[in-house]
Amino acid sequence: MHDVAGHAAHAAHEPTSFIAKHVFSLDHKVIGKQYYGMALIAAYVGMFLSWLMRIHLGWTNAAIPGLETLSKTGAPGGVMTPEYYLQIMTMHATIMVFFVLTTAPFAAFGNYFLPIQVGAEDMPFPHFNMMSFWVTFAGFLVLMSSFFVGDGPTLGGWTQYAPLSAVGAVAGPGQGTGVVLWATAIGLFCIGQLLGSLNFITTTLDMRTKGMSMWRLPYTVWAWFITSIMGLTAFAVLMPACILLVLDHLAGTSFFVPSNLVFNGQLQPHSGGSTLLWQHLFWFFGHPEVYIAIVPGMGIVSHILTTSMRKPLLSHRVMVYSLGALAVLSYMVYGHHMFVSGMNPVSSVVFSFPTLVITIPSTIIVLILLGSLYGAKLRINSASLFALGFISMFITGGISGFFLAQPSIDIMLHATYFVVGHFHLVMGVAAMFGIFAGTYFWFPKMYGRMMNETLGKAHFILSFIGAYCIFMPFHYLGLAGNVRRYQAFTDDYLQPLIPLHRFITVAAILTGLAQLIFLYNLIYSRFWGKPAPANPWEATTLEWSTPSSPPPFNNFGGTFPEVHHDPHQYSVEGASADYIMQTSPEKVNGPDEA
Ligand code: HEM
Ligand SMILES: [Cu+2]
Repeated sequence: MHDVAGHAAHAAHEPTSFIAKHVFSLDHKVIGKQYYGMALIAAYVGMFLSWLMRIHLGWTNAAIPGLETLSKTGAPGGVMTPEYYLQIMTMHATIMVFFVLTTAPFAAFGNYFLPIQVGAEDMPFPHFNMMSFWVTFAGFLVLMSSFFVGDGPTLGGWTQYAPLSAVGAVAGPGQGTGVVLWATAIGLFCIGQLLGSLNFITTTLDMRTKGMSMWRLPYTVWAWFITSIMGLTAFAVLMPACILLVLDHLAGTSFFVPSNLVFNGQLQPHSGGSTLLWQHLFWFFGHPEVYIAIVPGMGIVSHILTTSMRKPLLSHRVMVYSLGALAVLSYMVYGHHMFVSGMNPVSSVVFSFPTLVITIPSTIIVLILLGSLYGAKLRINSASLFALGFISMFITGGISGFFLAQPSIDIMLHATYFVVGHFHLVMGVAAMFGIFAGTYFWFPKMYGRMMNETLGKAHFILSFIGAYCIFMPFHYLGLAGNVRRYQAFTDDYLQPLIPLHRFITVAAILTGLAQLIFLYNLIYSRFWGKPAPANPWEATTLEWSTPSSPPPFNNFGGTFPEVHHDPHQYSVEGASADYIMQTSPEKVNGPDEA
């Protein structure tokens, strides 16, 4: 397993300068916090952009005070042009999917806690790890720069469908420089996540401490490990796709542009490319990506709920196998995003089948969680509430997936607000709730202080009600024929929907304001929160056995913990307490699967 001599040398390298300690740090804990900080900033930027969109949708052509300073051409007099609406939508989605939902639950918490939970001092490739963050951060800056360059960011959506994305400025504002910056940013992001995934995989396989067999890894480690494997294959496809897109712009190639294409009355000087090629490359990444966003949340939620229920889940192994099945199947279903793309109808059936099969592991995961909750005396706190909220959102959003999985129904619902409602609940809000749950749960370990529970519960209730008020009505809009990615709904048949749009906008703003409670709680508790005891939740996994909170530079103070138990041993008959830490030498007769 680990090489003890090598690690002793590592401990001697504890950095002393501010730069080495906090900026270009090799310590996985600092890198985890850097990822979290970036995701936090990105989340508030993304949320702010969604407000702009919602205000425009509710009150089309109303002037938004101050918007003109962001873009003179995009919002003359504060009124968004249709193109600028799409530019904002694209940035909102790109920021949220890549820089929030992927980084916070996976890269941030994974970096901080995966090495500690396997009993390692750090990851095997700390320089790769540092690079992983800084390359991702560079990607974020490149993406944000597109607001201030040329005629603004691209308007092609987070999917950047060709040929719109590939023909250049002739396709609209931001379709020249904006697309090049977008593809560069996402390409950098992919490199960062590939480096991170390699580290996660090798840490899990090679750096486990004595006694930490694979089956003694907590749910969280399994979830991050499986996510890394998905990441390795998904980002390795998107990165070259982005390079090809940049080449189409800068090098005169036409990978994604077909011959004889007329755009704005101009015949395009390209030949021989395929727009469907982009869709295939994108969704071969894109579908696994939605699971990359959600699987770490499943791990976090399982971890938190076992701790709050004081009993293990019905089956550790079935849970892990189901997460693995999701990962494998997630590649085989990507074509369900292309039911209406003009591919052969036979392919639709071929893709519909695994799409329905993938509901089996998802359903098993939900049933294990609900079955374990049945009859449990749950300790209610902000972390466990958000974990319950995750399950609720996942179920509600998952049900609409069943409908979309039938090609014949999807033809009606595709590109309507029904899809928007589906994926926001199942991926957006659920993943977000996973991040919140993890934050309330691990904050005491990361900062040595407790977060305020009253504020946490208020944050939960407002977010939970708010999320449903925003995203449930989307399904009705979709059924009524409301198309997505339109900037105004002034057609006669959509007029009756305007009040519902306004209701959603108000709900979105109020729910967004509730997030300020969270921000306040984070900052206040960081400096003035109650000092945290060593193991405030009476949890069992290794992060709660480090000598201090936050853990010292080398995590365990130069020694390695020895593991004697399964990760989630609660309420074991005959034990001296209702929980047995993994490091406890106590012998019990309880079930120990390892
Ligand atoms: C882990 C849970 C899931 C996540 C995170 C997720 C996420 C998403 C996202 C982000 C989209 C929209 C992509 C876009 O066009 O921008 C989407 C669409 C879709 N989802 Fe899911 N989904 C999940 C589960 C499911 C399940 C269980 C099913 C089927 C039973 C399903 C079926 C579909 C279908 C068919 C579409 C395409 C709809 C269309 O564009 O017409 N999803 N999903
Ligand atoms: Cu999908």
